[in-house]
Amino acid sequence: MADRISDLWGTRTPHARDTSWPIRVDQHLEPGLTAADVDDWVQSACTLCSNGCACDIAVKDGRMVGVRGRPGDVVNHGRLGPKGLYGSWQWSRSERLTRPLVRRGGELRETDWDTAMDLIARRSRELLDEFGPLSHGFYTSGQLFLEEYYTLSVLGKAGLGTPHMDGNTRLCTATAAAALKQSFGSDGQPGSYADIEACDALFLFGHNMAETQTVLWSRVLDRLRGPEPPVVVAVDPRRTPVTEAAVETGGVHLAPLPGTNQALMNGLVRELLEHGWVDHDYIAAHTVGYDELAATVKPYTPERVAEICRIEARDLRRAAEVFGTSRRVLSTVLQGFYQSHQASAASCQVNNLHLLRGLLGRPGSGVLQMNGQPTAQNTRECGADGDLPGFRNWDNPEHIRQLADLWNVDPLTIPHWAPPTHAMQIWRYAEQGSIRLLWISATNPAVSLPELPRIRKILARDDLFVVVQDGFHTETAEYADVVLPAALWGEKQGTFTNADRTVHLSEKAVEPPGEARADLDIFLDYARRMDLRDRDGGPLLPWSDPEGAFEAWKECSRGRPCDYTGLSYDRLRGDTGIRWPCTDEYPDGRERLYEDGVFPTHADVCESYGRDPLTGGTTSREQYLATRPDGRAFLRAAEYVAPPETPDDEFPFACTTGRTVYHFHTRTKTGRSRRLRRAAPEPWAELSARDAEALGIAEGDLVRVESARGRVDVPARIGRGRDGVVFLPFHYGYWDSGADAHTRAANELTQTEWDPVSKQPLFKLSAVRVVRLGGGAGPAPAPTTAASAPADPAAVAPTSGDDDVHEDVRPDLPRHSGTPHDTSHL
Ligand SMILES: Nc1nc2c(c(=O)[nH]1)N[C@H]1C(S)=C(S)[C@@H](COP(=O)(O)OP(=O)(O)OC[C@H]3O[C@@H](n4cnc5c(=O)[nH]c(N)nc54)[C@H](O)[C@@H]3O)O[C@H]1N2
Ligand SMILES: Nc1nc2c(c(=O)[nH]1)N[C@H]1C(S)=C(S)[C@@H](COP(=O)(O)OP(=O)(O)OC[C@H]3O[C@@H](n4cnc5c(=O)[nH]c(N)nc54)[C@H](O)[C@@H]3O)O[C@H]1N2
Ligand code: SF4
Ligand SMILES: [Mo]
Repeated sequence: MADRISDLWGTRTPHARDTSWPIRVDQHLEPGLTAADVDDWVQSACTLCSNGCACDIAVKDGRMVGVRGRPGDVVNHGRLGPKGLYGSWQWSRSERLTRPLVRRGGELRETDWDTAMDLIARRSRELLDEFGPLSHGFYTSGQLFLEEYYTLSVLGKAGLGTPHMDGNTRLCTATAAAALKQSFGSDGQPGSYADIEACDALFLFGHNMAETQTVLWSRVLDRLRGPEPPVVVAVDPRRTPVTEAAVETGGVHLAPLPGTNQALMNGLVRELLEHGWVDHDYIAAHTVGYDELAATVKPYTPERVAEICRIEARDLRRAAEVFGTSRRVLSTVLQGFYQSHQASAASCQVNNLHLLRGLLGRPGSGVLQMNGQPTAQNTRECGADGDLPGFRNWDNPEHIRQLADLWNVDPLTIPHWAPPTHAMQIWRYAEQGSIRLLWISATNPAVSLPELPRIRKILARDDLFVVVQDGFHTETAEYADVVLPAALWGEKQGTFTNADRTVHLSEKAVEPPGEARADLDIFLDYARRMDLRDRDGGPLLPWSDPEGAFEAWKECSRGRPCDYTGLSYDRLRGDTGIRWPCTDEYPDGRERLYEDGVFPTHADVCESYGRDPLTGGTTSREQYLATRPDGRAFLRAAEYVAPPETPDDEFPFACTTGRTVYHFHTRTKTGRSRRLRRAAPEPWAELSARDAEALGIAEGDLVRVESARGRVDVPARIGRGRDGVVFLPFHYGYWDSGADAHTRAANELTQTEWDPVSKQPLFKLSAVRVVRLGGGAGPAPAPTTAASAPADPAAVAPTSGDDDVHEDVRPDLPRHSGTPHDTSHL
């Protein structure tokens, strides 16, 4: 039995390059139970990150009592990580929302569904009559199911006609989508997780995969511990398990100052060009924009980049050499790049590195512009992020006509006169009073949005009617006019798509608590009460269950890059999830995109005509046609520009924020698991040993971290990050702290600024000062197992849990390995 709190990645199953990743089935059941006690195993996949590990939910006496990984699945080959094992279901019997609440006399009071939904529908109709559809804003999630997003999307676009719809995916993977559109013409992950088995070098750009996709990192570790391991290169200002692997494999850890990624990337591209580590035939046949790129990166010599990023020039050279001389390179990109001021430009530079060498669409060579949330891909596909469903282009009248035909509505109903409203702008409109109804589903903005003092003011406005739809009474629910109790994972049915395009079906295992309802049913109920109809008077949303919504979505996806028409609930009940596109041409799904170097950039096909990398200004169809992409990819170029806020005398430190392995976001689920909670119970601030010494701060001392916008008071961890940088985990609101003190959440400090192209906010950099408030009661409550480990390991007791995870290692082959592997080594 394994303790997966202290052993984050579990038992190693090393294997050689080009061989299949062995199966290891991980299982965790409620204490005292064995597999023999389980009544039913119900098929699903984990929703605590974008990896989408396939699992079965154990059910006993109508309750969820455990999980085990599914051995035949292409994503995880049986494995689950600490969050999946300890956080996926343990919340299910804790204090849940069980009845709708409405605000009366300033207080939230329980009521029945009819009263709550009638109130929403009445308010909605009044506002539509008086102010029109622009009075309505929908702020949704990357954590609902595909069927729910599609329903919401049709309801908002064809029913109400509001462009004000976005997800928290704006905070999360808007840059992934933007970088894919900018480079390749459309959203859609080019690579496959199976590329880990075949790569010779692995680059992680601002991605602490070891803590944020633990099972994917197990997959990497099994290559690193086997023969012919890949070389790892990591770009992260902190020391993390990923950057340690980079050093161990003879790669390099580049630790740029937060906010300087674009300079570093320009330097890497320049080195590739200088040394001729490029494939000129591929560039000529499959790309446009080479000359501009070459001219733009020219001034970024290693010395100049070293100066801007505060790194060593030789490390940059070494990183470029690894990229330039490895036969097969896989890159991943995540929040260290996405949540910064040149997010899209820097992420496009990763695509550029691959295009320049033609390392795309082949086993071991690919890009993973990662997602974070489990279902963020579906928010984007279905248009619940404001984009049009099926990766359609809002600026292409033919795409609008397709949707109008499909939904049988007037094309003019569908908002397409301007780009869809992004989340930060939705909040701005609410602040200015033009959005009067804000419907928040499956997200907790009172903790997760930047600059929380401002967000609280907006939520508290008298003229804003706030609907909150969640399974728990969150910090955001405190501000609601109506709270709708939602059924959660395991309590409803639906599908979702992970970061490498693998679609899973998640079945309903148990009944939701009390009167809680599936989000799908809530949206459909609203549509019925609003009497939303098509052009002929038929119901706009003719489906009534998840499978009906899925079938409707399949039609919407037909012929588009994310084509689901070959999938069905029945097919998804097989041994493994299946990738899109899944069509007659690719009946078992397509493992990699762009094998042939043909990209969806044709003007009639593309999802976007592109944006200026520096200003975000949109490109017209005419301008786009003039670049003659016609199936070629774009090499996008941009100067490095300094971030909008940098450390100065008053606020001398660069504060960056992010995650720890044990918690998911605002902890509504992981905070209710005993083991995960114990492993990381309270917030902290990480300082480098040298900075701490200069400030007279010792491990566990109480410190105040303050920006121009707010402050947090938390214990200090003397950590292992680079000097000049403070790190705060962003998980901690106050629902479980018994206080409403606004001195815990990292977002008290962050700024209201975003990347010009993707509109993703800049969580990774704010200027702060740090002062010591007093001594603490022992070491900071930060985990010792990963990036938050103390500089002095002897100073803090190691983080650990109980031994109770069953691991079943099987060196045999999964039935669906994806890539045809040479298995003779096994
Ligand atoms: N345990 C856990 N796993 C999760 C989640 C969770 O909450 N907890 N959430 C999921 C979601 S939604 C997401 S989006 C992903 C996020 O996954 P990641 O992006 O891996 O997580 P973060 O911790 O936000 O940021 C990654 C790294 O960026 C580094 N960084 C900070 N500033 C910079 C910079 O300027 N440049 C560079 N190069 N790096 C920088 C940080 O030091 C950090 O180690 O995780 C998913 N998985
Ligand atoms: N400072 C800082 N801030 C950040 C980040 C950072 O790195 N630093 N990262 C950003 C990123 S990448 C992300 S993804 C966001 C995450 O931010 P949030 O989305 O606000 O975080 P969660 O805690 O996941 O909130 C999801 C909510 O949905 C509820 N929920 C879960 N499943 C369901 C369901 O099926 N139906 C309904 N109705 N509700 C459900 C949960 O109980 C929870 O309250 O935070 C962002 N904010
Ligand atoms: S890696 Fe992500 S999807 Fe897999 S078990 Fe962990 S949290 Fe769940
Ligand atoms: Mo995210």
